[in-house]
Amino acid sequence: MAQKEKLVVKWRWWWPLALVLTAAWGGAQGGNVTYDGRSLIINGEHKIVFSGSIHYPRSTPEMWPSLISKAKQGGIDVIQTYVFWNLHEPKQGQYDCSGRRDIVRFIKKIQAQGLYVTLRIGPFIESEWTYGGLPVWLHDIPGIVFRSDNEPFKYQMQKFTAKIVNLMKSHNLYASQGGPIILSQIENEYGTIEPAFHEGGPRYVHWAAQMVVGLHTGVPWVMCKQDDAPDPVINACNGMECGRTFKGPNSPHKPSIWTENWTSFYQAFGNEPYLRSAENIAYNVALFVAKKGSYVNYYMYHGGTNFGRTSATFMITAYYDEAPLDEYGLIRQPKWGHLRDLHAAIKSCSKTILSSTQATLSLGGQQEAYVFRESKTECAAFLENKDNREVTVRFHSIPYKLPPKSISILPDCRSVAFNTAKVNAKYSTRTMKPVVHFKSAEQWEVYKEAIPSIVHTTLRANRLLDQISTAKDKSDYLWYIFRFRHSNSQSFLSASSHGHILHAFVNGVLAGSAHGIHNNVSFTMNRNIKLRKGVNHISFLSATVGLPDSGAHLERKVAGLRSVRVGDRDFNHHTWGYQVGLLGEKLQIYTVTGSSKVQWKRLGRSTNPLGWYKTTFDAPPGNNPIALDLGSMGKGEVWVNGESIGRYWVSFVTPKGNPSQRWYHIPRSLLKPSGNLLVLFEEETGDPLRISLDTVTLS
Ligand SMILES: *[C@@H]1O[C@H](CO)[C@@H](O)[C@H](O)[C@H]1NC(C)=O
Ligand SMILES: CC(=O)N[C@H]1CO[C@H](CO)[C@@H](O)[C@@H]1O
Repeated sequence: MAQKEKLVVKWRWWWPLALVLTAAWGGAQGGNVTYDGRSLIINGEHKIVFSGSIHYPRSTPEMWPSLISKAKQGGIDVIQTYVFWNLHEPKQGQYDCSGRRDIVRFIKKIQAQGLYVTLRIGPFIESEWTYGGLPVWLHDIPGIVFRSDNEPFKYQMQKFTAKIVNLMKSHNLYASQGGPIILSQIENEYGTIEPAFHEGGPRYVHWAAQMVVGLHTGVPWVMCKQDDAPDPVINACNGMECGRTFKGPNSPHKPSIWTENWTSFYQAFGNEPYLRSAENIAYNVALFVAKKGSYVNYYMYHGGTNFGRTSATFMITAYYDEAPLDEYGLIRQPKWGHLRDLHAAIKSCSKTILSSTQATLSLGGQQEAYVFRESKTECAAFLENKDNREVTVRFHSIPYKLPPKSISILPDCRSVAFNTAKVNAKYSTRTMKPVVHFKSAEQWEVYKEAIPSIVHTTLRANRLLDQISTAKDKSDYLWYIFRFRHSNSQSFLSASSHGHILHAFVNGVLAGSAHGIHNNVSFTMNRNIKLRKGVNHISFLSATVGLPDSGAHLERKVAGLRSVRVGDRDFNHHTWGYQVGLLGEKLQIYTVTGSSKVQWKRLGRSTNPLGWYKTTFDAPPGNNPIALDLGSMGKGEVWVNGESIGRYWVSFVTPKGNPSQRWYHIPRSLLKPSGNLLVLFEEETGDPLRISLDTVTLS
């Protein structure tokens, strides 16, 4: 039982002290968690809490303690994480909590540093995670309709939710047991799809609320973006501007909770990064607290890496790299420091804020004061300037200069402790420095993935199969193959796809490639092609780039070929042969043992599509994070010592002409001092000689 004594300090005019004391503040754990209309009540005390999302599988266990410690130094009280169902139950009934999946270890690391945890079980989580976190095997359960008042779905959802709750209980991780978990979430932004289920939607919401309350965790539950969350479940806001947009709790007995304050935004391949300034985030958080918000979560505080094939459709491998802690876990300034200063300013007067009544008074056309006054001496104020120009306002007869679009925090209603537009934190620059090169052709070996012919396929159908239900996420790749007789040498190929990428090979030669985009994954490829007189073989390699993660009826989403024509002949109901995955994947040639199962060749001058490339390297000395610069490559996947570090797609450039992502994180913990195996599968063409291994440093 980690019950520590409460720290009660009257620090009205001593807000800089808060910087020193916040660390101690975060130390209280365990005890009862309840809530009222003002805030969560932890151990009998009302609290304003700052929370940061860090997802355990998007980093490594070796990185966790340092991420948590940097969050704590940044004034974060709570680490919020989703629970990733499809990682924990990859096969029905077979659970996995090893390595990056070790959620209990992650929560215990948070507890060890005296922070709290919010556990968002979902179990649908979206989160730019493949299939929104749902296991693909759910798809094959007869009659299933995801996230609805449907018995097969509810049975599986309840089973998994109970499994996680019981796992937490068995390690005493709920605050009611002395552990760090103060809040849990069920479902996720269901309000956005609920209308698709008509009257069945509210029935499902009520069932979910009742089901989790019946699990008796001893801590409250929230539903985010769910205006009608049934009592006692708290409805919470997600978004960028909850200070403006949130309609508020659906009962006067519930606190105002912001479960996702987006610190940036996810990035898809082909899109530019989304930059959100430290000033803008601070402004919105200050406004939310000024309007009596008492729980703010930064989504993400650390985004990390979508390792392997875990990202959702078209998502890049780096996740929220623009967060206060970047993909590598390095402090991103001035964002991290500016938010730390904001947290300290608010905490220096949180007692006053929580114990007083709030009044709003106008200080001008576009200026407001939010004043929390308990007595003559206890007073805190937030002065907001919505205008685009600087103005001077008078508050309690004293003039205050307010920068454009900013909020000043006056913990004692007198002196300005913080202004959201004045950044005192230092700026920093991240530098990628190449330290290992692979410039010599002798360093590389290549293996060309074979284009399968229909005679070698065992799966046949007289129609075009859906890729998601055929490949079952065993691979990104599905070959669609057919043959036909033709009498002249030219023709026209038209292939439509539900998504996401298509490479067409005519008699073993690449005839064309095409792909969709994040906002519209379907596309059509039209090409003039050369044919032979007699039998022709056409093989399509269709690739998904992560499964979809959003929208109603995920179970109905499809991918892969939709229709094929050659000249004026329609081949949709021809005899098609199928091969799920690549031979190199099946033999696991990216592992040390698997790589000996095929004949690798020396790297020639020209590169062909569908090449596997292999080399070894020594770990760069030091402890700086490292990343692979794949700027010279096209699209594919990378493995280091047999572990996939993710998909890359450098050839799909942004509107400004840059790859959405050029550097790919290799966690240090994957490496041995020497002889590390690096394998790439390249779908297109690329120049492996210009790949480098870079260290990542701040200056
Ligand atoms: C998506 O692309 C397809 C094929 O290019 C096109 O037919 C369709 O209208 C597009 N859909 C939307 C919503 O833009
Ligand atoms: C409430 C809040 O601050 N929301 C912010 C979330 O992040 C977006 C940018 O991603 C901002 O525009 C919002 O203001």
